[in-house]
Amino acid sequence: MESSFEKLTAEINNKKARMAVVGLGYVGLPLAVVFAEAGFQVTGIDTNADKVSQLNQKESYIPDIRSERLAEVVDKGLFLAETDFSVLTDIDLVSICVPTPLRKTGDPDLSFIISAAEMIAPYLHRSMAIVFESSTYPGTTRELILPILTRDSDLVVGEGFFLIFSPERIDPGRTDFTTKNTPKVIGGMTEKCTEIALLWYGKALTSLVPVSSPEVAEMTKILENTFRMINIGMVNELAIICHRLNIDVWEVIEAASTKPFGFMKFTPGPGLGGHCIPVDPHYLSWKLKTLNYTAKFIDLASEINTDMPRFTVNLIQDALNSLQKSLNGSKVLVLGAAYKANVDDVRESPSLDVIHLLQMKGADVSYNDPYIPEISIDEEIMRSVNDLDSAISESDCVAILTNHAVYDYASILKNAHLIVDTRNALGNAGKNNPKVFRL
Ligand code: SAJ
Repeated sequence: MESSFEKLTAEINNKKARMAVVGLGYVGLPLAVVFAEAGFQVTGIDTNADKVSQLNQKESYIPDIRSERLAEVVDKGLFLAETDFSVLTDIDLVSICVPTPLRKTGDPDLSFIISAAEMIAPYLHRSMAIVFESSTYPGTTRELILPILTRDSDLVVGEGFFLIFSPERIDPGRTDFTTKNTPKVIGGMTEKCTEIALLWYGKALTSLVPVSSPEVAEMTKILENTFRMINIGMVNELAIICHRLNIDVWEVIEAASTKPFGFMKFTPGPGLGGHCIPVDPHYLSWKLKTLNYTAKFIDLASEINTDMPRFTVNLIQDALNSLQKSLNGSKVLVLGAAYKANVDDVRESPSLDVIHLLQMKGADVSYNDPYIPEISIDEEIMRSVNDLDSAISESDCVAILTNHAVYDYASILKNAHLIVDTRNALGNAGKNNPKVFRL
């Protein structure tokens, strides 16, 4: 009898293998579309019925996938969205792209991964391959997911079915590196698992990086984002140090960046936002705590990054003091609520922390962000001010927290009475300018 491996290999090669992507967010939807464009029949599964119906009406809610591009694969009958997991009965290849956030306690929230595995388990069958893509701690695939999948099955991983970890590497909004051409790390539970995933993903992606186990693949992603988080923490501490030494940290970083080797530029800011960098390293430090080890670098960098909103508020306070104004009662206009420039995402945004701290100190805070029409601070809804010019001229201090490219910084510099620039958005125009305080 044909083995599961041979059967699945043949079906992948002739693209008869039916595929599903669970989780249709900024990772899952592009992955589904790229495989549909490669000629696979792809079913997208999401628990959000509104998203499912929007996609089936050829409307994309992910900026990286234009609706016209989605429509092409829908019209060809190569992509369909579903909420019902029972479609997995007839599915051979499943990619899981669900969130792995942090709980309020700072511990990993594995509920999405666990529920995805629980939903797939009843439909696990011979010649099925399952890839998990969500960033998580080393050991998740082997210790948490595999037992759930095989709890009521006698299938043996690597023989009857195949289980792989392959971390997502999506940077939303980036056009030079996309789902299709960003090198993809692939670590199977067994060699056969890795081989199946290389064959499968190789049909749609242009660069694959096989590794020897899911743990290596899980740890690779954690290293990538821990590297960023720690270096951002280091450069944030450098900003604090340069303030004490009265040295311009931005000039130092620009000068260091001229080194053509052995240096990588990071810049300070009001804190660390996003759904990856502040989160992924904590999956590792949490796992290590269960092994009685403290990841010192992660904890220290996290402490510094978490303290940057407070450092930013102190800077705003110092700026107002220079005009004999107290923070309490002053009008502060925050420019930028998104967690980084030119994105429409506020997850873990330090701007929200800065606004909260300013309000706690009695400042009258408003904000503008062309990408973020409203935010919630302590359950209070704030709306982005529309008339930016009058908001700037009426404010005692303008705090640039997110350096969106759409802002007219020359006009802001001209009209504002006082500016705190945490992103060097004003560049040299902000240097040695008495009304500009830089991080
Ligand atoms: N930040 C700084 N200084 C820096 C770089 C970033 O303060 O020098 C801040 C940002 O303002 C933001 C946070 O850190 O608040 C995270 O910024 P990020 O540039 O790392 O952006 P993310 O969160 O979108 O990270 C994603 C990650 N992609 C994946 O996890 C697949 C990350 O690995 C990418 O390297 C990053 O995009 C990227 O390079 O844009």
